[in-house]
Amino acid sequence: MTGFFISEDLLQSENAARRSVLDEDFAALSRALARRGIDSETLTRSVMAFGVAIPTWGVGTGGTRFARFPGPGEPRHLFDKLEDCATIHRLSRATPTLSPHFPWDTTSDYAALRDVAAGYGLAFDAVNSNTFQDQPNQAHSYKFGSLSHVDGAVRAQAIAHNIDCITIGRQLGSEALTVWIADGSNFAGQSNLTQAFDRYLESMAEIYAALPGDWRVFLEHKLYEPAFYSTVVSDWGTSLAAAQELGPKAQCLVDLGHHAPNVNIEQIVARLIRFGKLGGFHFNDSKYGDDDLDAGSIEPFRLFLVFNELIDAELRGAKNFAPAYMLDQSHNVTDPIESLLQSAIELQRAYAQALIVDRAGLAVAQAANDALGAHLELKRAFTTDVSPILAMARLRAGGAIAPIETYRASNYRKHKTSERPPVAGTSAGIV
Ligand code: LRH
Ligand code: MN
Ligand code: MN
Repeated sequence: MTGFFISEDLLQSENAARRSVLDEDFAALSRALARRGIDSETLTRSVMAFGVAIPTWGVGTGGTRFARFPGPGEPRHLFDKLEDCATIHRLSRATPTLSPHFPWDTTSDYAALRDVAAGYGLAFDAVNSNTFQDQPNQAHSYKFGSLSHVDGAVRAQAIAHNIDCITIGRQLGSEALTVWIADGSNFAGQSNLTQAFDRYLESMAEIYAALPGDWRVFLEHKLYEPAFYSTVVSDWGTSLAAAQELGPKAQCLVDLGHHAPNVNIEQIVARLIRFGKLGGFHFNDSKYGDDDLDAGSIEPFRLFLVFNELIDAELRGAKNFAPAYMLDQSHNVTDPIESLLQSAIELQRAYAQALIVDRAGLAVAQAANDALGAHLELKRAFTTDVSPILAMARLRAGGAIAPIETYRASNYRKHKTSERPPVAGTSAGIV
């Protein structure tokens, strides 16, 4: 890191101040779990192995279509973003990968970028394409769509961009491309619903054909926004149908904020797993729509239920099951580093809670039609405070027992504020 970084000394002293309390809490929880036949050491090791990718666009302050209120010391460019991602991983030990977005993360030397990231212990997860905004000097506008546009020249430009993303991703060591398109319509009659989807499939087939042998493409659906009457890839049914038609390298990506209100997301996850088509996640939370709030902040039980399906699949060795875990959030009122630290912890929490579900007990209750008994098996896991396991996992992996407190004690943001003078018009990507 060129500028300020959180020193090993500070990390050690912050951890030392919390160590004895953690040892006590960990021992007490280990005894309680042992009574349930759960080995806390195994659980801790599983948590240590869990990782989620940071979206590079998430380390800048987000915004809404009304305003963006930039925070001090925001990353000015890609290499600042890497520093912030490295800091999150240093403290959490749960975010070893990055998910970049192009052209937001365009740079002249991707091999160098990969090296800098590797120097921080970071690697690259899925690359995201962007055909939902026009870029300066772009030949054709995406105002009326991209991969499903009525004009073949616009589609060709959008296809070429996705293929460029694959080329960049190869240099970064990534193995997947995530495609989300904003295509849709705002008026009944504006678009031929069938033909628009046909055009999308044809375009996707060209992108699919450009995938290296060991790559996957993740199809990300979204119900609405920016199109408000119809969206071409609006739901998991459309996404699944497209993935099935394209072939084995195409899988579906579930962004938790992209569904109809009250839809049963964990059941969608179960369905996609059933067909070997669950590619990955964009984790976030929401109350109304694509709110992009912090994962686990509004509906932690739903997050747990999603992980419950994932562990169920893992344990039974479901086919083609290797979901990519990525965050996709917009931090409008918090320090993005703090939000991302806490979100990674919330995912680990849901993961650990799902791991301690008594699966045999649950199966017995389900077979006996004991509805409440089955529910209580899940509740018993969900209401277990696994925080000492998570903290111990971080400590053993070289991270912070209390990441946010340690981050605040370091004054990282204050240091970065003097190192990163504001640049007029700086955008962190999504606003
Ligand atoms: C669309 C979306 C998609 C984009 C990201 C910035 O709402 O979830 O994943 O790439 O936001
Ligand atoms: Mn998303
Ligand atoms: Mn979204």
